[in-house]
Amino acid sequence: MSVVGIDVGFQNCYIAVARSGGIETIANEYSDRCTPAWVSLASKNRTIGNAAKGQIITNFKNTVHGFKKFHGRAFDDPYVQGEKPKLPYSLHKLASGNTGIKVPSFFTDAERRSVMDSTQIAGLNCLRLINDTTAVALAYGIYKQDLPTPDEKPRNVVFVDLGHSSFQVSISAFNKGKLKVLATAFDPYLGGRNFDEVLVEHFCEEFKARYKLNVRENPRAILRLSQECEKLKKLMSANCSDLPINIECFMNDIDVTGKMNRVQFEELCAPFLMRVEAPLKAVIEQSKLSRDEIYAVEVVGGATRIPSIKERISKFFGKDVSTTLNADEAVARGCALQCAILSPAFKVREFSITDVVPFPITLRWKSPTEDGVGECEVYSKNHAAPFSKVITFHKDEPFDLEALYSLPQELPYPDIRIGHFSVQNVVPQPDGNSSKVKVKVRINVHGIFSVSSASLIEKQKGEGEDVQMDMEATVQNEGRPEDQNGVPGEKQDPASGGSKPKVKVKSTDLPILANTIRQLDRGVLNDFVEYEGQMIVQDKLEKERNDAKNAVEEYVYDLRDKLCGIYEKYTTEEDSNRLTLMLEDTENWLYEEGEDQDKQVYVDKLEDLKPVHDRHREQEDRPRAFEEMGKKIQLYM
Ligand code: ATP
Ligand code: MG
Ligand code: K
Repeated sequence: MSVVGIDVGFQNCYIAVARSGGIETIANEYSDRCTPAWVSLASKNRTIGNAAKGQIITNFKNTVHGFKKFHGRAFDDPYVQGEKPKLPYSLHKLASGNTGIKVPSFFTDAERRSVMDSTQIAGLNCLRLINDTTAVALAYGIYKQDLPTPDEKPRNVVFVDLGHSSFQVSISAFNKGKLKVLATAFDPYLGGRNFDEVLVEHFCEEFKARYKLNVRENPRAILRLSQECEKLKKLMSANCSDLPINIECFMNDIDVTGKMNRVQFEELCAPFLMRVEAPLKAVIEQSKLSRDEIYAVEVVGGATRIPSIKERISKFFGKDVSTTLNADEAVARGCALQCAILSPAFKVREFSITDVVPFPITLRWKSPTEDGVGECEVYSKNHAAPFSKVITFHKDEPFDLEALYSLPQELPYPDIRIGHFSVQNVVPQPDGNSSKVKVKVRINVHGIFSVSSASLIEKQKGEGEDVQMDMEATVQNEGRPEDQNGVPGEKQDPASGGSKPKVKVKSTDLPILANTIRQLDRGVLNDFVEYEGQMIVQDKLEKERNDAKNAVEEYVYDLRDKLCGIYEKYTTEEDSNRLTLMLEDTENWLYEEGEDQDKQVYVDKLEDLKPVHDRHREQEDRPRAFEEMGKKIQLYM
């Protein structure tokens, strides 16, 4: 069994695997540890990663990228609508109102649930969906030998991740064997791509003025320009001087050139650079730490390589930023570590993680009192997670609970709803009074909220009165039953739990009907699982078909080479002419009716050709045997 950590970035993906010797970031088929988050779809198969990115110019309508932020979004979401005109591929509204990418369209549902569904579709067993800066914190903490002991003051470290599309900051407090996230803050729309877009905009204007080119109208030209601008941006991180941008045959057979230096770049990007500070400020305010209580500021993510960004972070905290972690791989490595900790197959140092709830969550229900609604914030901002709570209601009929985010202005999208939960089968007590209903809510290890269970509590005859009968809802902390890291849960909230007189009760489980926002119907999910399975088979078949075709092609080239080389001596002119003709026929066939055949056709073709080769190979082997013998003879002399 193996466990892997996966960092699905907006631009890049990294996969780390836990091995007995430690964590290793694995390379893809191009020996590259970074795989572009791109998928290219052709009529017969899909290509992913580097190969897909390579097809962007030729197959731009069906090469999808930048899809990370569509997870869980409604099609009408302003972000989705804002992205639409920039994309070379088209977006479609699904029956459920979700965003779908035209071909295959399984990227839907509220973000985490959507990602979980995707992992299921991909046939992965997701042990934990972990927040990226938390994964980085784990990768940082687990190897540190000098962390303060549990009773000492913790070591507070800031983690900053500026990727291609988003910016996250968190502060974690470390003690030996554990980390607790104190606060998180983010700008979900700030990333390296904003800087690319500024450059693209600049050169579009410039090329319009200088070459009269309307670049905006040509998606292919925009894609090429974007790629060049990204290269230029990276070069500017290392150089202050003027740097060129040259694109040959850009549009209408015109070659274009331009230049830019770091000072100009920073001026153009000033509005984005200014946005770096707000999340830094927010995170430190929430943590209630002063700046000198910060031990270190660790930066990861590709865009933190921009000098001006590093300077701003360093200036804000009043200390140099540290880059002790691998800027690109830290997230994936942290994920793999977490999996190794969770997996019984690995012996890893215990390390407990307490994460936080990024957006406060409120439950709302119909109430006979006041304005007709009851409300209760069940998770405050930065509340520890995972975490379960029990809420006690007094009801005499089935009731509905609506879960929503308390602070709309903090959300990355305008929809504050989380889900709707109906607690069913609630009946009054035999004496006509309302019943006590215990409802359990939880944030699980993946950071996903749910109303997980409910039970009806029946007092047995003649037992004592409940002291809380007058209150409509009381909340009781249940601690962290989800925590699989072996850390004892934080037990009950003394305010509402505690020592009540022992009452004999009967508890009956109540069914809950859950309806979470933009949840993918389970039937549809199963269809996608099946569809993905079919596509994998199809991709495999297509690969085998291509391999078989390539084998024929290679054979032709190989034999042709040998006919003029190593076989020349052993082949009569007549044979040689016959073979050359045959090779030419085969080659022509490959370009014509042999261009697109079933695998078996290529296999048969090769079989037909093979005897020729075998006969020659015998002759080829003979001199080799002599050579070998010659070597041996030399050795014995
Ligand atoms: P996200 O975390 O937002 O989902 P991601 O994980 O795919 O995105 P990263 O791989 O961390 O993003 O970073 C990619 C970004 O970093 C790109 O915008 C890239 O251009 C930028 N980048 C990489 N190297 C440099 C550099 N030397 N100078 C400036 N920017 C760079
Ligand atoms: Mg990232
Ligand atoms: K990021």
